[in-house]
Amino acid sequence: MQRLIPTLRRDQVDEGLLSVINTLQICAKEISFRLHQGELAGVLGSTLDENIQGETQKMLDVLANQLLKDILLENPHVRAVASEEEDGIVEGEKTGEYLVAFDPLDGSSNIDINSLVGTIFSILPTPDKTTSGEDMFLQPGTNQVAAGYVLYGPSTMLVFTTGRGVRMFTLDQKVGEFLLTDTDIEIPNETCEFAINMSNYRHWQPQMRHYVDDLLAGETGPRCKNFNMRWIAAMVADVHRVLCRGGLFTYPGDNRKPNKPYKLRLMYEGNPMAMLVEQAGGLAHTGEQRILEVQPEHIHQRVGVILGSAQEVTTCLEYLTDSQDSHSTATDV
Ligand code: FBP
Repeated sequence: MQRLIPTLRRDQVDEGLLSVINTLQICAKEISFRLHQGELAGVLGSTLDENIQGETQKMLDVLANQLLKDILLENPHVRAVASEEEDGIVEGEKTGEYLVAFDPLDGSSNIDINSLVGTIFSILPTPDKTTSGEDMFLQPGTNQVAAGYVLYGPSTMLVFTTGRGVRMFTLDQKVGEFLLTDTDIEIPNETCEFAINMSNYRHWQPQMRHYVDDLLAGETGPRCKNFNMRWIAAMVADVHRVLCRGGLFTYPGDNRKPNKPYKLRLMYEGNPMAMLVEQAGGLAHTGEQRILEVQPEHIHQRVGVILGSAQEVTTCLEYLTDSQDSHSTATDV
């Protein structure tokens, strides 16, 4: 079975990037071990603190963030990191060629119920010396040199791309090595599966409600086929399913908080997942534009996310751009 680093060497990934990905796998093994210890390691439950997103931090959020931050910043190739759990960027070696943005523990509402969580990462090149501070990170997702996630589930998997297709590695707990278990991942063009938090239905724009109503109408409706729904409440797990068997995953904008219509973050959720999905032949859109072409304004910026099987994303966008949408439901606000 091929191990991670020799596989990357064959890709002629440069030594600096290889070293950064190696550092991420070391962190992943440690986080995986702590997660699997769960209550035995006393790492479940919440802290009394809130992160910059206004979310109560889980103990494992803080632990995973500290671990990633400390170990990444020891790596001379890392210029700075940006994390969901850090207000601002944290700078490292001035000569570091790479920037790493990460969500240390995605799906943290699943931690205390022993369900699926993950770590998501995006690696960007350090821009020229004239750019400093947070501005270094404000690059479109097309600039990513690598992106991926670690899924902590029944097995721990590392899934990533360096722009040469998507690969999946599984952690062999016996030898403590990530071994290649799937390569050249391709997302089927068509699908009968969608993932959305339906409980937000009344808050969506009419066009999104129309799209979902027609999915639910199945073969009795204009889509003439039945669709199944899934929602794991951890983007890393819902996107992993899309990479494995296709589907559409979306967290659209809604009117719950007019000044904050979106939930998911561009830099360490939207961009890395968009690079993976596109590398596997799918599409990833905000509803207005390709996610990877969004020019970031700040590191915790939020965006709408519609990604997955190309044909289904295209169909969803056709509904969203149908300004004549006369589809109305009783709950129209
Ligand atoms: P964090 O857990 O990193 O804050 O991520 C946000 C997230 O948990 C996504 O992983 C997931 O897709 C979504 O929020 C679930 O949202 P909801 O609670 O509305 O189902």
